[in-house]
Amino acid sequence: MGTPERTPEITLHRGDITAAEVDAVVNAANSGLMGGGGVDGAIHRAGGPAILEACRELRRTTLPDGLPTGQAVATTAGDLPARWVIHTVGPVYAKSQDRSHLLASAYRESLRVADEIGAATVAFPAVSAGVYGWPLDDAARIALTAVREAKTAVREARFVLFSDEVYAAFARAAQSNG
Ligand code: AR6
Repeated sequence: MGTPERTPEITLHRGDITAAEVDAVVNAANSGLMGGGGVDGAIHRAGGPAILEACRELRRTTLPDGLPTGQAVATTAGDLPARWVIHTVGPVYAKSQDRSHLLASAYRESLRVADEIGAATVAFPAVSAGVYGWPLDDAARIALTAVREAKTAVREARFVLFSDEVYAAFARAAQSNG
């Protein structure tokens, strides 16, 4: 049977993704999957050691070389209100090279993994828009377009944006995309 594919409802929230009451939260991770700063650090701190343990297990088994940029993988969410964390790796921004397809892929693959695990509500941060340096307006446009164009059974894609500045960039992008 399965749930029919459609376009998820996109909502914008200002806040901390670790508190999101959704089926899955997306983590802007790095290929090593061993944690880091930004939203990655926040998710591991709030979710507790079970997340790192699950990531170590992935490195031992299916992902010995780590998670490639633009791909996604799910683990437990440990102590978070969510049930799963979907780890994805956005590209580092580079002026000299267009890596937009990898950023779009990070969102698309996260939704594909959400479908695999049966997550109907998924919270996203602004992948690559922090440490990885992606210009905010462009990051927001790519994120919203990728989610809008995805074929998925996910019902709600909730962008949980950590600052007024990031929220404003997503609100502008949502406006200009209609
Ligand atoms: N909830 C929601 N968004 C958050 C939170 C939070 N609790 N904390 C930060 N953000 P970043 P990247 C926002 O740097 O650019 C890590 O070290 C933040 O304000 O977390 O993809 C990883 O291990 C920004 O808007 O991710 C990688 O090495 C957005 O999340 C690297 O950073 C993304 O910023 C990934 O860099």
